[in-house]
Amino acid sequence: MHCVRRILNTAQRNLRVCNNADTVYRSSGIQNVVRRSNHDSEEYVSTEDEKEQQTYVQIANRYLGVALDGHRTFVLQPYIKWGRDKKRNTSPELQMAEAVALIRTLPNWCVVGTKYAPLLTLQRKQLLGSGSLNDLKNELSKCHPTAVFVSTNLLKFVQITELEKIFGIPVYDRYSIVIHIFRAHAKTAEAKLQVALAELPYIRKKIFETCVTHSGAINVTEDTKLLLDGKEKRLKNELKKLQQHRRIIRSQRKKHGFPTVAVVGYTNAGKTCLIKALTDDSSLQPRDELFATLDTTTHQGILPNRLKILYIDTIGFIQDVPETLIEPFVVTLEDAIIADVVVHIYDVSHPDLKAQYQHVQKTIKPMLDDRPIIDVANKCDLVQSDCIPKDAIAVSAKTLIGIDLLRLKIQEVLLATTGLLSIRARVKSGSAAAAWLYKMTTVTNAQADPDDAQYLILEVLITSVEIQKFKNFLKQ
Ligand SMILES: Nc1nc2c(ncn2[C@@H]2O[C@H](COP(=O)(O)OP(=O)(O)OP(=O)(O)O)[C@@H](O)[C@H]2O)c(=O)[nH]1
Ligand SMILES: [Mg+2]
Repeated sequence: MHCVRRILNTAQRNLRVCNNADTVYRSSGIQNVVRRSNHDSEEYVSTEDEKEQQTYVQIANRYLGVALDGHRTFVLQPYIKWGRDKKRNTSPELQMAEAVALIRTLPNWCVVGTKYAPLLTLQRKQLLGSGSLNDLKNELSKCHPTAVFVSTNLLKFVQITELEKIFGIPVYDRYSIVIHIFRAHAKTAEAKLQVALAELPYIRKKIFETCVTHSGAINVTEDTKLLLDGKEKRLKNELKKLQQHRRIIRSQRKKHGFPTVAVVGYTNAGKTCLIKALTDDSSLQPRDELFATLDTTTHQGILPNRLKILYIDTIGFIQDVPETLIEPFVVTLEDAIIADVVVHIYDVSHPDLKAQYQHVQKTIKPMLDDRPIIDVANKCDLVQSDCIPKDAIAVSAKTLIGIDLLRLKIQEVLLATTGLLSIRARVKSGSAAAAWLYKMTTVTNAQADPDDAQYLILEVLITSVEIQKFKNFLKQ
């Protein structure tokens, strides 16, 4: 009896909310799920031994360089002139623009000069021929850089040391620059662990290359090897614990029945800005930087049919970096992989749009099976309308053009993928049937029946399985 009264009271309370706000949702747990998804991993405390940590910092500084104080950077953009390795969906100018953007993303770093290097191969010990090296040295002497960034994904250690000997200043490749950006932007324990894991293969490879002697034998000291192996094992274990936690949260999300929409795309495409536009979440801070977002975060939104959903912000993609660099972050993309709907947002105003779009599609497609992707052409405020691909939804996350249309599209795709149906049910006000619907489904609207005020017309989002359960409930 108490129990029935509680159900009825809850139903009546829900109805009052409904009358006031004109809407009631399946559960209030969404706030909890959002809070837990975004903050719990920050509580994790590392267990690394202090002495080991210091030794590792020394090794890492040697092979990755130190970024904190900043650099006046000269950017060298090598590109293959022809043959199998020539890049065909982009241009050296566009690659250079991205290289410059990478440097400007690093705190205290600036670009003081740039140069293109047309090559036949990236394998030469000094990368460039002697004539080009002399030209380059001349240019360096004019702008007094404190570092050279060679914008290719991974230089050999011998290339770095040769070039450093010639220029007399530190030399960085894309892998090390991206690691420094990741280090600067990682906030949560999970992101920090992922960055630490991502830098290990780089350091190992460089040590390995330094230690190959003339006879070809490898001479890595046992201590260093043990230190790196131990660190990798520990990081993997710590990450595994955090990810188990993530899995629990994910299953809670599923249990509560909140549909999820993952927003993926190239770095700086406007993912964070789009979620801010869709949700009005003031905690989100879009920034004109590459890899501003490293942590997967969850944000609550409402669709036009009043269904509450969760948007997931993700790390951006970038071309031309080795897989080992992004491997630790792929797990966070699991959230995107299991989302009900995936939104692929791209910067339609970007000159390198084609290469960026293809890079993201190639990476996400195999993860998604047949799940639908909604293509969103963002920053449409910066281009003419005839530049926007026909099969995309044109939006401006900044000026909010197209945001309502996108919400409708997400709703349409979500209803199709989750099998939710929109039905109307006439139930007695305060009845157990009304309570059942409020508890088990999403009631998107409730109005008194104009013919009989004792009854309510509920608009409900429900699966066919739930309809059957409701029918069985009514028979009891
Ligand atoms: N003009 C214009 N600028 C936009 C639009 N959307 C985003 N931006 C700007 O683009 C920059 C990047 O936006 P973010 O939302 O941080 O991009 P992101 O994809 O989350 O980037 P990462 O997290 O670094 O991968 C910011 O300076 C935004 O203000 C848009 O529709 N129009
Ligand atoms: Mg972002």
